[in-house]
Amino acid sequence: MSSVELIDLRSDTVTLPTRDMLDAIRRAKLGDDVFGEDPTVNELEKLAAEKMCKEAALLVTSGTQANLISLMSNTKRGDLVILESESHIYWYERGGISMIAGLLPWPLKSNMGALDPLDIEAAIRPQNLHFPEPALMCLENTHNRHGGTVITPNQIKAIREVADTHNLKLYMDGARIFNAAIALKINVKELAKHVDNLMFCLSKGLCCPVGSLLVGAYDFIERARKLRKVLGGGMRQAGIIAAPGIVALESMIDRLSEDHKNARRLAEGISRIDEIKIDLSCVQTNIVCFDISGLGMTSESFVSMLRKKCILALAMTKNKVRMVTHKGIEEEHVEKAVAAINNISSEL
Ligand code: TLP
Repeated sequence: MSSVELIDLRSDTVTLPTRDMLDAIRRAKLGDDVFGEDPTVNELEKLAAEKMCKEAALLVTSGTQANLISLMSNTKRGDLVILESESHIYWYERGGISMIAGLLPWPLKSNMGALDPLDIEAAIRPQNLHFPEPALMCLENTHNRHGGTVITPNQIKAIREVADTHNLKLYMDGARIFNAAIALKINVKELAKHVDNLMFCLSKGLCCPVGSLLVGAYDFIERARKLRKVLGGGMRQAGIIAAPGIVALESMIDRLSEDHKNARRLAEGISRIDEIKIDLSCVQTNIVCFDISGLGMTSESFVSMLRKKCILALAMTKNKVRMVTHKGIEEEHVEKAVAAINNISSEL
């Protein structure tokens, strides 16, 4: 990235496929995946299931589609779903949970994305003619709106126990699950083992152009495959999407630690600017969120001032701004971003 180019910190979704990925796309063996005949898709799904130590996997078009399909595959219409009040499913998916899946979301507040099992227990009402049936618990790891925070296998296990007591399925939106595993320095299987099923995205820090994977038991994935068809997500020569996914799972996971180091550098730089509030304890992976209300402007105007300095960021709320590190963002870009924020605050 040269100095005249934009430094794009809006999301890790802006990453482009690597040369190895483009080569893999060119070489990929293809077939019709709706007939189950694309060898590259089949290979990716097998690899994803093995990585998570689950029975089967399904390639879908996006994280949003993966979440919607999981909601539908784990429940029946009219059921109640317990989720975290800042979760992606609740905030950013156009209400598909209600509009399409016909479910009642029951949001609970958490501590940095980690739900308290006691709060879950308290939210589950006794069986009664009047109440919807609770069917599913959703977790998010890493947690986007809490700033990329991580939940540990022990925290997941404690929630699993509540889920078991009440016969609930446990699902994890693991869009950035490999970031969580890298941050915790554990095998991703440790994070997958206490949930019934989960999804992860190829198209974020792993740099693929498209795609997410749903992983779980055979019967869950079989239902998910039918639901994917209902939602128009049955793809034909999807091997061109799966091929970079295989490269990602084989070679792009460990480098996420670079993104985490850069996020930390960025957060520490920002923390030295008096007018800005940042909770460094939330900066656990590749997301950095900070409060700019001390600058006396909205995050929208802050973000447009930054854009004039060639730095792109996202306005999350009226006062909160998000920056995400990813492949292509190096230490020098972090320094430029910190300098640009410093300039804005000293110009005021
Ligand atoms: N998140 C995007 C935006 O939608 C906010 C981002 O830039 O972070 N779960 C989580 C935890 C996510 O962060 C996202 C994407 C999704 C699901 C949805 O994935 P896509 O964008 O592939 O539908």
